[in-house]
Amino acid sequence: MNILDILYAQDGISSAGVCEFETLKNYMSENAIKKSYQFCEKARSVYVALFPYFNGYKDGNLSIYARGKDYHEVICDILTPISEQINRKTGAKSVVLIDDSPLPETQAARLAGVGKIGENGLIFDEIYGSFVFIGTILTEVEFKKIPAILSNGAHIMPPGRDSQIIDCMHCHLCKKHCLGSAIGENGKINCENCLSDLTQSKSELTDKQIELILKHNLIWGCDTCQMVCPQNKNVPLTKNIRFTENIINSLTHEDIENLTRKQFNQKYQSRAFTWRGPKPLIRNLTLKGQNK
Ligand code: B12
Repeated sequence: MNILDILYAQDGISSAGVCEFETLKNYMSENAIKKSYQFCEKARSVYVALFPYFNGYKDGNLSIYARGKDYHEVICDILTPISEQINRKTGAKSVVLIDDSPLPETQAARLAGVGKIGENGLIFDEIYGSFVFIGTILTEVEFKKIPAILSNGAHIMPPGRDSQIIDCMHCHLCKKHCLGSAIGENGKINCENCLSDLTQSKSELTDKQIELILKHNLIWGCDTCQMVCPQNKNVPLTKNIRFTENIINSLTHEDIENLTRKQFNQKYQSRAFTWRGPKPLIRNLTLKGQNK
């Protein structure tokens, strides 16, 4: 069974590859390694797939990644049957892990050869730029180094373990335009100044952080370091209708203010902005005076 061919054939996946868990461990804390072994006792390989989500530059106050259906659900629906197929056919245990995962997913994607990491710390797909989510299958299947299959059809051998981490045009536009100057060396993000983190955070904000939030128009997430990147110019829209249909570009006070947490969850189920509840969204709307 060639798992990469199966992954690549799925609607919604642009690129697929596999990296060795042993190598990925070099980028993980002891705790993250321990958690991974709890998911998959004899973890050996990590299958990595990229999922394009760009749905256009439309006005709105939600980050592009959160406008369509919740990516956790979308990716899980695609990867779970494949993970089950691996379990059935090989007898080796496999688990689907997305985002809320002990695996450092951008490093896994880089080591699997499916994309390159830019200075903003994000993985870039050959065609869809950085507007791709990463989904993984952690498995006990023995690791064999094989070429990744990229969105442009190329079969590329993954980089060696000592290859450079950041591999982009180094124009520094992402760093220059980041309002919080949150992008450091090797794509490391300083969350205290990152607008993506601040808008999604429930914790109390300092005056400086409030000032930062007022500098951009989003109430959930941040797209600046992706928008200004020349590698993201003219990226095509995703073909995945779950990221293009029924999209919500903006939320207003009226949409959410009188909802209990339960009502909010029901009204906006399967959305990536729902998990923290309405409070951070209401706080951000209020701060920005986007009251009505
Ligand atoms: C926490 C988190 C955030 C935090 C912190 C981001 C960060 N980069 O640290 C916040 C809320 C800010 C955030 C924001 C965003 N996120 Co986020 N996030 C994550 C999450 C859950 C964990 C990332 C993480 O572990 N960070 C903390 C530490 C461990 O990472 P680090 O400091 O960069 O450390 C690495 C480097 O230092 C590197 N390294 C570099 N040099 C060296 C040298 C040595 C010797 C070693 C050992 C390691 C090393 O290795 C470390 C491990 O990767 C991942 C999913 C996952 N499980 O990976 C998604 C993920 C990275 N996010 C994602 C997205 C889409 C976003 C946003 C675009 C959302 C938005 N529009 O607002 C922004 C982008 C901001 C940005 N430029 O990163 C996607 C990225 C997809 C892609 N194309 O790359 C991911 C992969 C989720 C997914 N499944 O698709 N995110």
